[in-house]
Amino acid sequence: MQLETISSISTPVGEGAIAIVRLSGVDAVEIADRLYKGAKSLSSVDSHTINYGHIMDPDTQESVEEVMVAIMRAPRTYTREDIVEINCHGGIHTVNRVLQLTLKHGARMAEPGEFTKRAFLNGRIDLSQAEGVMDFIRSKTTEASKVANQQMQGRLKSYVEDLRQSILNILAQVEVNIDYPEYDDVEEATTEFLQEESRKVKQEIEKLLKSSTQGRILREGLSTVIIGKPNVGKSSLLNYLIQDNKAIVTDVAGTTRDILEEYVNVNGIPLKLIDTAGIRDTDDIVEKIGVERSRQALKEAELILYVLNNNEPLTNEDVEILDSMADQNVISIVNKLDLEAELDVEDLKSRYPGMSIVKTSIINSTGVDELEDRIAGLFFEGEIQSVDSTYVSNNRHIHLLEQAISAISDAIESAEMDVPVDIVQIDLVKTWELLGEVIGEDVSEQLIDQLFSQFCLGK
Ligand SMILES: Nc1nc2c(ncn2[C@@H]2O[C@H](COP(=O)(O)OP(=O)(O)OP(=O)(O)O)[C@@H](O)[C@H]2O)c(=O)[nH]1
Ligand SMILES: [Mg+2]
Repeated sequence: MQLETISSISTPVGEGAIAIVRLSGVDAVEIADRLYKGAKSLSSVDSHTINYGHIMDPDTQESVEEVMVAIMRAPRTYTREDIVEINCHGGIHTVNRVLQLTLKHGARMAEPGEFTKRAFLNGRIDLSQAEGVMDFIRSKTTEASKVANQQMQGRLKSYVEDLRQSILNILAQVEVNIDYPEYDDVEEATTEFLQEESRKVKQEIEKLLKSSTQGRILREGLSTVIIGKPNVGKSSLLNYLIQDNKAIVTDVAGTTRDILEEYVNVNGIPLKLIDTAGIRDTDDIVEKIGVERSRQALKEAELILYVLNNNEPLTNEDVEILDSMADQNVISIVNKLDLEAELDVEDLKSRYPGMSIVKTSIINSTGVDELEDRIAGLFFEGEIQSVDSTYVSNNRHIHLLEQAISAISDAIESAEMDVPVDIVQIDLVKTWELLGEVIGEDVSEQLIDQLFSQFCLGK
């Protein structure tokens, strides 16, 4: 199938030293040639070369831009079609003109993600790899991009393929047992085998799923809220962690009125860090709204950093807030360690036995390393092993894996209850199909369109 030649600006919109207009499709080289003037015509240059010249407006013969044009002929390209990349050096205005000229002379504007979609449709990558490309573009830290990169390279794909193969092996073995009975009691031997092998597959899928929480955190950031009464040092903590003075810090209680969000990398884990207004009863109308927002943020947080003053006893209000967070991940921070202790830490420990407590003096930079280690430990047992594990970091994959677990659990349960083997097989086939959807087999066209439309333009 020959698709139309598409074109778009593939670099971020904005000022940059270089911007690239990318074309893909059968006519890519020809269209570029109509606009290009250089030592040789682009149709006569070797593939995978970069060529110096000018983009001219054929109608006016005016030189629009000085360019380097990369020519990459199919099939050794990102989309497996002919690709031309026009490297422009001017500002966004000239790049736009170059794009407009390609559109005027035969190309169609690419939809978001259309280049990657073509790579998929032309069989160069599978669906999980394509989703990896998207995550890679969006990833917020090096660790996150490593995970996305692995997915792009097809790690998840090969893992899932192995699982599917195991299921096929089970199904095949069951057939063999039925056709060529080795044992007297074929049926019993077969269901036993079925149960045992299915359990192994189930465990593997569960393992994959477990890594999903970590994968999601790496991709989206761990939503972390700094909470506490006014003046305990919440904004100071945010500033310290992001190594910047983004939040206003004063000794006036009630300084922070609104929530402030920043991304920060803590031991390789991306945190979406949220500073909030100190929680207290107040008549100030603005502060009141701020406090309401703090309470809302608290509810939605994956991790809560509850800050307390070392030089003040625990109040009823603290207890009330701490009690309300019983089901959440909380690290208590006893700050202002440099001041005289009024807070009974032992009492705090006995009230909340499982809770992690760290002592800090933010103005003296003490205790914050310990805090960072605790955060990492809570979600990653100290260290991120993204290189060795196949993280699943995509909601669609997570949902499919959950369904696959439920299907294989049905199979195991049926086998345990001596349901006829062919019924058990149906659930196994279903598991196999669900796993197939993760890597893009049997996915509907609609799903594909929806997925690729989430990409940014030019990718
Ligand atoms: N002695 C001492 N003072 C600190 C420490 N950390 C922060 N402070 C001071 O405590 C005061 C309050 O700090 P903030 O960071 O504004 O406190 P906050 O919790 O954000 O306060 P609100 O925004 O009003 O809720 C400032 O004067 C800080 O310099 C510390 O470790 N020791
Ligand atoms: Mg503050």
